Amino acid sequence: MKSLGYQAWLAEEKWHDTERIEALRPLLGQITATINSDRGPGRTAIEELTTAISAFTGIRPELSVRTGPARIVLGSADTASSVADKLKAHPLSEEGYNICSSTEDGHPYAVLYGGGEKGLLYAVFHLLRLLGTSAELADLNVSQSPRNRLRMINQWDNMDGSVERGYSGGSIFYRENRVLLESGRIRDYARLLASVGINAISINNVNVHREETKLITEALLPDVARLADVFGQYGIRLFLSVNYAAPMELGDLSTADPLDEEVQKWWRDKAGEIYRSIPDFGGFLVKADSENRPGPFTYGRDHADGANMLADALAPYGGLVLWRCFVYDCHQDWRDRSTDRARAAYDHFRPLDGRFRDNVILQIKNGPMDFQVREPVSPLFGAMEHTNQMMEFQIAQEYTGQQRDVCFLVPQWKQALDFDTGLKGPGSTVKRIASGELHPYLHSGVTGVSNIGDDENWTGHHLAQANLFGFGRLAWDPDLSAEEIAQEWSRLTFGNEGKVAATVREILLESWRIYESYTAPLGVGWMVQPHYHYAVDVDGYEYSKWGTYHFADRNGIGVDRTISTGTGYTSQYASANRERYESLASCPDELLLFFHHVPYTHVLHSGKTVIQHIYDTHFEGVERVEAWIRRWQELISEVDSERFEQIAERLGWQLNNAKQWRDVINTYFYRKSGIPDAQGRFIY
Ligand code: GCW
Repeated sequence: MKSLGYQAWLAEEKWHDTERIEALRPLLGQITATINSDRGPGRTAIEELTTAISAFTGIRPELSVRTGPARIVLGSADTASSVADKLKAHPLSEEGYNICSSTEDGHPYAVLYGGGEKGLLYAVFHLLRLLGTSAELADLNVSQSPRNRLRMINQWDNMDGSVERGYSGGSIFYRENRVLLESGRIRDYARLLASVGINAISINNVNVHREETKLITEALLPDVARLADVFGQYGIRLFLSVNYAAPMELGDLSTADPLDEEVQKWWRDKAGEIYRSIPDFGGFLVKADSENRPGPFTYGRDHADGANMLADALAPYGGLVLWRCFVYDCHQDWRDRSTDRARAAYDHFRPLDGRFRDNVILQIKNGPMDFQVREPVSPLFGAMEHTNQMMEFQIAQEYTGQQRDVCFLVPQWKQALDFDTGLKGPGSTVKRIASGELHPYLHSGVTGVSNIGDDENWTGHHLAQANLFGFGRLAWDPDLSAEEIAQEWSRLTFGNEGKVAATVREILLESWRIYESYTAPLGVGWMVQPHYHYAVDVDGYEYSKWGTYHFADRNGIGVDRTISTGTGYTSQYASANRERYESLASCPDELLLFFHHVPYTHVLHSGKTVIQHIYDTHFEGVERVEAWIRRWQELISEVDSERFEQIAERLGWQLNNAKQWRDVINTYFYRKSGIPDAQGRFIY
């Protein structure tokens, strides 16, 4: 039996409630399915359903499978099939589904219709969520289709078995430069991802080093093809990150210039070779000219030249190029106040609008800097009407507690998705841009940097599983609330009885604000230990080359990004947001120091001074973690010991971390400003 941590939200435990089992027996005991192929998501759908029914109830459903459009009927075959024929499904996209249930002549039935076999698989996982949360199954009338076309995961896994920014052990994909095919773990991961609607994955780090460069060679393509097949059974298309200099590193070319004919031919041949091995290969994810990775700049070409060359090679096969916009000067002189890293993506890419091929998608990080606990939304998002785009989130908690501290990121992502860019008038929200609703993008969606590794429970901290789950649910439907997602995950993971799920849900929903409260204040970011990015180090990045400064001195703190006196970054937003951020009077408190440099005595909308806000939030952050620890201890007899102990241990780590942040930040700003805490609390 797999551990509870491993099972994650797809718990396989038998229900205690025998009455419920008996009540559902007529429905769950009989399954009639029609699918079109022997292998693939339709077949997987049937297996997932029958396995889960047996695990939950001990019932082994009587199963009959025939050829036909993607459909599963539960319940008495006679009643159900006559009813199913009468029921007309709403028109469905390939990934969409309907679920209807009712009773006829006292016989309960449920019908799952998929627009295609992927839709049927999603319908099954929907039904399993209902079963797992003890939801009512009578009279269902569900109609779902995903809002985002691409719902993707990016692995930052290296072939030596390490994971860049991985906080839950090593890679489940690779070890010692080999692909790990023998373990069932990759399949179990595909299952977790499909269960929340993920339909694409890139399986190696965007920093493509020597060994990973070889993933597109004859030697490794057969392994990649087998991985593609594992994911394909769950409706997930496989992508690879590629090295822009591959023609030089793998071939014998002396250049990787995108306008060079030999280079173009090299990539065309390579694409042909890849698609012969993997006919449904998704395409390439590319980090070029970013943090010392090679790219078109070396040859005096721009990013459209660079991306289009790869796009042309993949186009005959329907492949996509996901081109990252995380391009900035990582060799900045900290004395140089005119360069602003936040401006970089927009400055580089916006002028190229309209020049990218139809099968290129720009992949834009949610904020203009780099996955900080608080950032404004990237002004590039939606600002290129004629260029496909998708938003990149980081599920891995690099700057948000590294899966030692609890930080449920769904509220943060929701804030980004709900952000009104104003680019096409009010209501031009990020989620409508990502879904392709606002601009007629051919391709668009959201992607997330994975937070899993080979730790038994996938994510290190058990509660960090909620971020992976939440990312998928939100990618499917950005209108779900953080509360709904937290509730669903908590109940699927910790059961429906008792107060565990409720406590977990509350902790999750409070956690982002709490993490923010004891770390870098008011949107300024970056006060972390360089490279490592967990513990506090206020000046760790202050005199470095990375373009990440807070400019604190004895008088004040913050980065002036205004048009009138600063770097002009605010000009990248459409008017309403530009004005809101530009003016000190209207800039939201939580982003104040991102946009403005102010004295410590500046009074926030909250009525507090900046310095008092810093002191208060840092004291409060620690107190709130202490309160969590007390609440968690109350659950000792209600949670299995494995998960209880691990979470208790990590809450203890979190408390130490919060105290260290509190004391370093408060002391630093007390010494800089000389202004004491109005409440006279102890500051070192
Ligand atoms: O956040 C930074 C990380 C790097 C990462 C980079 C990126 C993969 O610290 O580790 O490299 O972003 O997104 O490319």
